Amino acid sequence: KSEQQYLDLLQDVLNNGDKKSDRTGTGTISAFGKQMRFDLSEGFPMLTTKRVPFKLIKSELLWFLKGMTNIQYLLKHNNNIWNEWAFERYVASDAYTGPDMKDFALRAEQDEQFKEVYLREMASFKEQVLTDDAFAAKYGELGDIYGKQWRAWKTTTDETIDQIADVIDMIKTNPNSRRLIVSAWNPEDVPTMALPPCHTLFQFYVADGKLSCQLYQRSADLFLGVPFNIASYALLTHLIAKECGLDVGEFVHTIGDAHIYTNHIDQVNEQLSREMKALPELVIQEQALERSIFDFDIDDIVLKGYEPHPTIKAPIAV
Ligand code: UFP
Repeated sequence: KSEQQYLDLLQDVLNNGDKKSDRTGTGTISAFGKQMRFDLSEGFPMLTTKRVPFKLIKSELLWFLKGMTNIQYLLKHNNNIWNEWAFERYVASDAYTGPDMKDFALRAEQDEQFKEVYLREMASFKEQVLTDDAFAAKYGELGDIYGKQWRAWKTTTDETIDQIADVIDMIKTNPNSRRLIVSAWNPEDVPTMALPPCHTLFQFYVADGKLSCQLYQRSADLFLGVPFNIASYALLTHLIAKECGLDVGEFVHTIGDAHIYTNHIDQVNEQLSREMKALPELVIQEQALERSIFDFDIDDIVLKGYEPHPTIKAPIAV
C-alpha cells in the first residue's frame, strides 16, 4: 500500500500535471499540493520498484543529526549526493582556476567531451576535500543547510537553538503539544544557501504510544529526490521514536511543487511497469539501543529483507 501511493502520484502528475519550465532549464511536468501517507508499522517505506541506496540515506541523515554541513563526512562514507552543490560553489569562487564549469550539469549531459573534463575536475575536487582539511573547511562547506538549521539555528542575539534536541525534549515531556515543529526554512539565510531547503518544515504528533511525523516539502523531484526523502524521514521518525521510547506511527508526506523532470519520463514509465515487492524492515542494532541518536554510526542501522528491482539511472538537475 505504501509504495502504491508513490506510483499513483507519479502517474497522476504524468497525466494531469502542467508543463512548467524551471530554474535548472530542464523543464518539468508539475502539480501543486500532493500528499502521501505511509504507515510505518506496515514496513519500512523503501521503494521496491527500483533500488534506492539506503546507505546514502543513512549517512546523510546521521550527518544532518550530527549538525554537520561539510561534505567531507559524506565523502568519507562514500556518499556523493551533495557533491554537485559544493562543486558549484567551488567553481564559482576565485580559488578555482580550471576550465569553465558554467552549467556543468546540463553541459555534461549534452557534451561527451565536456563531460570528461567535468568528471576530471570533480574527481580532483573530491580528492582535495578528502585529503586537505583546510581546503575542505573552505570548499566542502555547504553553508547554513539542514544540519545547521536543525542543530544550531542562529538567533538575532547570536545564540543557537538546537531544534532537534528541543523537539525530543518536548515529545518526552509534553507529547500532546501541537508545537512539535522543526523548521529548516530561514528567510535570512536562504540567499546564501547552496540549495534552499526542499524539506522545509516537519511536525511530530504522538497518539496511542506512537510517533508520527509530517513533512512539508516545498519542491519535490518525484523520480530522483522523493524516494530518498520518504526513506530519510521514515528513518528520522524511527530514530526520534526510539529516542523517546515510542513506537512508530505514520509518515505523512505533503508536497508543494511535485514535479517530474522531462528527462525522467522514460525512467518513470519503466518504473511504473514493474511489480511491487514486500517492504523491508528497519532494525536498530542491539549495540546502539542505549546510545543517543546523535552518536549513531552507520552500522547501527540495518535494513532487512530489501530485495528491490534494479536501479534506474537518470540525470540529476542542478
Ligand atoms: N530535491 C528534492 N529533494 C531533495 C532535494 C532536492 O526533490 O531532498 F534536496 C529537488 C527538488 C527540485 C530541486 O527539483 O531538487 C531543487 O530545486 P529548487 O530549489 O529550484 O526547487
